[in-house]
Amino acid sequence: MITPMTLEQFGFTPWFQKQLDASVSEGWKPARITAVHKGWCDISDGDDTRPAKTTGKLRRAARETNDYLTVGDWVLASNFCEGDFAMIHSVLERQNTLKRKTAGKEVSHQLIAANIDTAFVVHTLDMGFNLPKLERYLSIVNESGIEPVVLLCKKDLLPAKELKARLAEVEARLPNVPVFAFSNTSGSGLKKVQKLFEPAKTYCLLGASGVGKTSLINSLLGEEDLYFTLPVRESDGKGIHTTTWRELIVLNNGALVIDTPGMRELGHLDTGAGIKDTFDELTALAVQCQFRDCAHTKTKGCAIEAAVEAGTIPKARYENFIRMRQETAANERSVREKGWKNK
Ligand SMILES: Nc1nc2c(ncn2[C@@H]2O[C@H](COP(=O)(O)OP(=O)(O)OP(=O)(O)O)[C@@H](O)[C@H]2O)c(=O)[nH]1
Ligand SMILES: [Mg+2]
Ligand SMILES: [Zn+2]
Repeated sequence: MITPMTLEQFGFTPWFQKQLDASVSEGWKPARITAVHKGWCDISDGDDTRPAKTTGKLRRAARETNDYLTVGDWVLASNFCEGDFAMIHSVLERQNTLKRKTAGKEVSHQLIAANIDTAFVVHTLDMGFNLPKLERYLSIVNESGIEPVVLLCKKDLLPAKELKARLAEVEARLPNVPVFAFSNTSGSGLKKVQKLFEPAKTYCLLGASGVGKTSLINSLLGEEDLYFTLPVRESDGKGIHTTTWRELIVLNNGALVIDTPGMRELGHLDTGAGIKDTFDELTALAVQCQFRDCAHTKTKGCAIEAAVEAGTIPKARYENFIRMRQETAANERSVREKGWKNK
């Protein structure tokens, strides 16, 4: 790891610089949230990392919008060099946010990370391989307007022939997303993956528990700096080394990577636009449907169903598209109903 780093090397782009106008009080300095714990955060200016708390005013504002501080945020903090806790006074406007619906019946969201340049959706090529699941993570990324890249891990576990077939399947299904296969165990494909991480850029690793996200960070860090040792984990893919918090890690070349835990419950909130991007060839076809409000299910004159029947669109992909549309519609209904109750 290269320390100390300048703010710019730590991801402080002109977008944030512009926000530091006259309204900044004396003694307030920009810093980035590198980890969120219960009741406090770690913040760093690229040089010093310190624990920090937020002002009551900031906490109340966060409660109202449900936008609590998250890893990758840039904040203004005082007391940065002395005392126990630094004090966070404000959050600089975010360039983007990755968010997901929170567990439970209430329709609400949780910020996963902020200010991301590229989001890597990590998925496994072995038994846990599941295209609909991968598409769910992708739609979250697309929804936030962040560029997605798919990293398929554990390629060592597949015979060459099966690997080839599986990769072809993914490419057919996700024609517009860059896809890379690699293995942390054998090192195969790692060089190409490593090249995707550029200095001063911020990346997020997303994906189900046990797919190999933290292992990838360790592969990228190299033997000397192991971020988290991962002895044998149970073969069910879960174990004591499962990541339980989000953290920003600096790679040797100066790339900034946020590791996240696998998400148990991946719901959808407001992913209408995300679905559009994830399934863009289907939504493009929809303009040819006979009826404007076509549901694309057993509908007369449906162009999408015709394409599925003709075999130009894989049936499984179509089914996942319909399922996600229905979930989103249900969520939107529930948001509307909640809105009514609050009035
Ligand atoms: N065979 C094989 N196993 C791997 C590979 N990468 C990771 N593993 C194993 O898969 C298990 C899970 O890896 P992790 O890196 O902890 O997975 P994670 O995505 O960080 O999981 P969470 O933190 O729970 O979200 C561990 O036992 C790793 O040793 C790989 O390329 N090949
Ligand atoms: Mg992990
Ligand atoms: Zn239709």
